[in-house]
Amino acid sequence: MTGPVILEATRAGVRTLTLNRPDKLNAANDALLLALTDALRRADTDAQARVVVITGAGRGFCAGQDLGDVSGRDMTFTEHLNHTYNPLIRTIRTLSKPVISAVNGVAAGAGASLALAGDLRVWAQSASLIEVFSNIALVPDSGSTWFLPRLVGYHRAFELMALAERVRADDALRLGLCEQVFPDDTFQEAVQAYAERLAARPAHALNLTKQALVAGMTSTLDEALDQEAALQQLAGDHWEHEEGVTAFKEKRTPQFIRET
Ligand code: T3D
Repeated sequence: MTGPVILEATRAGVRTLTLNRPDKLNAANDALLLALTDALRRADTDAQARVVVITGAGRGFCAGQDLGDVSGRDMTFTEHLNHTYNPLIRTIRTLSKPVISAVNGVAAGAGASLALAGDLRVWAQSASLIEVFSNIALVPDSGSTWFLPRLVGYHRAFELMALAERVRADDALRLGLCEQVFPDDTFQEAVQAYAERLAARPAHALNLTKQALVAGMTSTLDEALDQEAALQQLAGDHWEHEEGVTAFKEKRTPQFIRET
């Protein structure tokens, strides 16, 4: 395989990061995982990127760990996860911008975790997800044991993990594993249009909303109420709020994108 393992492109505020090992269904080696994490961190501080899309080249999204890249590794499993997958998932969850997992094809193993980790998940009609770990007698990782039961409940999650059943797009939508399913032949354009809608929204308020939701996943109601009150102050003091209220009064569409 030649060429960069992660392709980066920016259009209309949308930074698209494409996993680029199509011959292996974008199975993840260390170079890909570290490059993806770096690219996300760069997007976080780049004003040109208001939304980040993660997708795959070719017919796969990501087939999880590259199984050809494991033997002879000089790290334990724990060390490897802490070096590669865990920083990646943490970066997605703490990124100040919305991250869309655009699942163009099969997402397996840690690729399934990556598909679930986005703030929004959009799938192509032919995409699928497999918690494939038990096929090779491993434990689901990269956040799958955290994301999946919160979406489908403990028992369904256990069944999907224990039997490594393939979930197809219509079932994924029904189960809450994705927000949208787009036709295969117009997938990229549909993802771009969806991401551009998001890019036009108030970036500062969405950042605070993400922080509140992420914290809310593990907080009590009392903690969430306190968190909302604190973050609302930050939102209310920001120019975006003034623009939103002014636009409402003037009966026009608010303009949340400003040159910095
Ligand atoms: O730190 C650690 O190491 C622990 C972390 C673990 C995280 C994990 O993700 S563990 C899980 C690893 N992933 C897998 O076990 C998935 C293995 N792949 C599959 O089960 C199947 O390929 C799929 C269900 C994903 C897709 O099946 P299908 O029939 O559509 O495609 P295919 O023919 O199996 O694969 C196409 C090519 O991609 C093929 O190469 P070839 O024969 O054309 O040269 C296949 O070998 C390659 N490929 C697919 N998945 C991987 C892979 N090569 C390396 N590693 C893979 N994971």
